[in-house]
Amino acid sequence: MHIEVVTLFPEMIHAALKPGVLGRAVERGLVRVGCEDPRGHTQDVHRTVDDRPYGGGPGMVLKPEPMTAAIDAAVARLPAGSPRVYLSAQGVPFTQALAKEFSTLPGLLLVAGRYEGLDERVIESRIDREVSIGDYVLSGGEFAALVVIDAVARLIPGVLGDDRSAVEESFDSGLLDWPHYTRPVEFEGRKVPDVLQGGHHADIQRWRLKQAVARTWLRRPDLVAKGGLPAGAAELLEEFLAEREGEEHG
Ligand code: 4F9
Repeated sequence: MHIEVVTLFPEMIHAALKPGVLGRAVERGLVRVGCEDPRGHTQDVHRTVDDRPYGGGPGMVLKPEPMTAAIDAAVARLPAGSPRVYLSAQGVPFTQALAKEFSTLPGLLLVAGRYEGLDERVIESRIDREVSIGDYVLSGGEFAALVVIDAVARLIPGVLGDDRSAVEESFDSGLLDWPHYTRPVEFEGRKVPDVLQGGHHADIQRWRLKQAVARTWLRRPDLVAKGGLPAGAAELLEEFLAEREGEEHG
């Protein structure tokens, strides 16, 4: 997969792609990431990329000319039809489903803004989807672009070890993950749950699903409402809630 990032800080992108799983994926040629800096597409001596907003107010807006020139240069390197994505807090939520969709594509353009963001006309003429990684404001779109790159790259066949790629992932079920433990069996007075120490696979799976459902219900009721619960999960939630009720009155 070929990803291009339009950014005023290419070094942020390149630095983040060196270590770990992502760095290895780039080294092995499974993912190719290029950057295009709008500052290289300025014409004035000061290499100006921003200007004051029409209508007044604080903050600066990215000038359309260098941004569109940078976008066009990056798009020219990508396979035809690669989606052009702008990272902004005004975008639609980035989800595991969207990561999966992107991971099947040969190419992807990510545009990272700074300041108050892009001139709306650039969004209209050059952007296919405006995407947000969460309800907070960043100082620029670079970290958001990196979040997208990470979530997408690890879904590309070969990027993760075969053992991990086959594993059912947390959000595939629409639930949060269950708790994990490793040795020692007791740490700072806290024991690994007994069920995980016995080798009874069915009991372990049942315990894990119950934990996942309980956590999701407690921490992310929006996920329970949206997806409904997977097969067998509703009963486990009832069981969990009944035990909880028992603890309160016991
Ligand atoms: C981008 C916030 C994506 C959330 C870009 C300031 C952003 C963002 N998701 N905030 N520039």
